[in-house]
Amino acid sequence: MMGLGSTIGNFFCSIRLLLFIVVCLMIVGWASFYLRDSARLIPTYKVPDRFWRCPPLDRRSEDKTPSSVEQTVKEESEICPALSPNLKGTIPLSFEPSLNLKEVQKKYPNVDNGRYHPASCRAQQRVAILIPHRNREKHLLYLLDNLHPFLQRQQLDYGIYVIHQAGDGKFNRAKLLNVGYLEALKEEKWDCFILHDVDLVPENDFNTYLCDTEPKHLVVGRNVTGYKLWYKGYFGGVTAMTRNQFAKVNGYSNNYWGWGGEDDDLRLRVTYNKMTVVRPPPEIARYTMVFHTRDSGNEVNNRRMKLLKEVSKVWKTDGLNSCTYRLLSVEHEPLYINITVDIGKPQY
Ligand code: UD2
Ligand code: MN
Repeated sequence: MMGLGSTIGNFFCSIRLLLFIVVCLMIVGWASFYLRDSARLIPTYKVPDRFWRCPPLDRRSEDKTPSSVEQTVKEESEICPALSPNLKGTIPLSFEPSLNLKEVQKKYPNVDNGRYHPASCRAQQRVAILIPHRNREKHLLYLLDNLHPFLQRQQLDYGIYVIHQAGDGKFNRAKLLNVGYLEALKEEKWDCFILHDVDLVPENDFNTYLCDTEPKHLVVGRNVTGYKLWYKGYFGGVTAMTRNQFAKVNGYSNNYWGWGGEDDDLRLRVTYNKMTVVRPPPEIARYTMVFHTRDSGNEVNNRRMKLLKEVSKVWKTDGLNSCTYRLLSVEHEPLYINITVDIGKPQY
C-alpha cells in the first residue's frame, strides 16, 4: 500500500511540475510577445493599404539613361521603402518666435540649394513642395524649421520652392502655384507636386508627402477646425498631385484674385477629368495652422461663385496653358528656392 501511495504521490507531483513548467513557458512567451510589441517605436494606425504602397508612377521607365556617375550609384542603390523606418508619428512642433533664418540654416546643413535626397536609398518619387508666398516671413520660417526634418524622416528626394508674388496688387494663390509648377519643371523632372499653404505645419510624419494614383488631399483636420474636415469636398491647404495629374487638369485657374474658390475650382477640374480625391486617415492628416488674420491684398473674392459655375466650360483654356507672367528672379537659398514673379493683375 505504501508503495502504491508513493507512486500515486509521485505521479501527481510530476503532473504539478509539468503544469508549473507549462504555465511558466506561457508567461515567458506572453511577456516576450508583449514586450516586443510595446518596444516598437512606430505607432500602429488603422490605415488603408494604399497609403503604405508606392504608386506606380512613370518615372523609372522614363529615366533609364543615367546622366552622371553619381546618378549611376543612385540608380543602383535600393529603393526606399514606402514607409520609412525613421517615422515617429505625432511629433512635437516648434514655433519659436525669436527664430531667424540663419539659425534654421545651421540646423539643416544637409539641405543643399533647397534640395535634399536620402543617402542610403533611392527615393520613391522626386517631390517638389510649392509654397505661394507674400509677407509671411515668420510663417515661412516656422514651416521650413518643421518641414525639413519631417521630409527627411520620410526619406524623400525633395525640393522646396517658395513662389513669391511681387508688388502689392491682389494676391493670387492659384496662379502662383501654376508658376511654381512650370518653373520647377525647368530644373528637374519632378514626379510629384505638393501644393502647400505657408501657415500649415503637419503634425504626424505618417502623413507622407508622396503622390498617389489619384489626387491626394492631405489636410483632413486642423487645430482651428477641431480637426474635422472643413466641408465635404474641401480640397485646400495641402494637396498632392503627380506631374501628369496636374497637367491633365490644366493646373489651377489663373482668374481667382483674392481669397477663396481656387481650391474648389481645382477639385472640379479633378472630377471633370474622372479622377477622385483620396485622403489619409484623420488621425494622421492633422495640421497646426499658425494663427493669422486676413492679409491686405487678399480680400474675399466676390466673383468666386460665378467663376465656379463656369469651370466645366473654361478649364481647358484657363490654366497652365494660359499662365503668363514675368519672372523677376530665381534664387537658390540654402533651405529653399525663391521664385519672385510679377503675375500681373485682374482683367476686370
Ligand atoms: C484657405 C485654404 C487655402 C486657400 C484659401 C483661399 C486651408 C487650410 N487653406 O486658407 O488653401 O484655399 O483658403 O484662397 O483651408 N498667402 C500669402 N500672403 C498673403 C495671402 C496669402 O503668403 O498675403 C498664401 C499663404 O501661403 C497662405 C495661403 O496663401 O497660407 C492661403 O491664404 P490664407 O492663409 O490667408 O487663407 P486661409 O487660411 O483661409
Ligand atoms: Mn491660412
